[in-house]
Amino acid sequence: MKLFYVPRTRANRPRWLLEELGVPYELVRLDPTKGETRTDEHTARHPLKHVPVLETADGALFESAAIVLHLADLHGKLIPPVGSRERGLVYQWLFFAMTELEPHAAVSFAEKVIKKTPDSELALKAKVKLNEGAQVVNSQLEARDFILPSGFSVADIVLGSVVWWANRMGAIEHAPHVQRYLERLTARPAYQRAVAD
Ligand SMILES: N[C@@H](CCC(=O)N[C@@H](CS)C(=O)NCC(=O)O)C(=O)O
Repeated sequence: MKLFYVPRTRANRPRWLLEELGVPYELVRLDPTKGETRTDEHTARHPLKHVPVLETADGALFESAAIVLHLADLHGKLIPPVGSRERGLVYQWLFFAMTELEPHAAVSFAEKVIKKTPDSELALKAKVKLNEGAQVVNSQLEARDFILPSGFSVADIVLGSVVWWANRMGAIEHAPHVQRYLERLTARPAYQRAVAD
């Protein structure tokens, strides 16, 4: 199994899960600054020339949240049974992270880091949206350490990564349970291994 990877990107999500699962995999590093995501070979794996891509004997799979769900299913770990209430909650939090939070984190990143306009109207609107979303997560975490009642799961990998990104953009305020959640997640040995290099 190969993971096509660029450090400090959404490709950290499947890498983190693979480290949590403790299964063997080959990390294939691509350097976008050298055009390595734009080759014909990589375009055949991902038509938008992005990472992550997971390649198995069955073919290539893209989209970080889809890869994470599929890997957890393949190994039967860190994901509740299909049809259970908790499985529904996994879908809920993955879609919440990817549709309600991540687009605003991406705007925040574009305005602050790329355009260097942290006080633009777009940046401020994104911050409002991210704070609204963070409060939803904060209230869930008042009574527990992870987003599912049963404990750490793939939902934390995707939700945690997106919330980490929003927090890194300085967009999350007055969310103490979220801050402690991020500390718990980033202290995990598997997370540390996934972001080490
Ligand atoms: N929705 C996709 C987004 C993938 C994406 O935008 N990947 C970026 C890195 S975070 C990328 O491949 N950038 C390299 C490039 O555009 O050359 C996912 O979650 O996998």
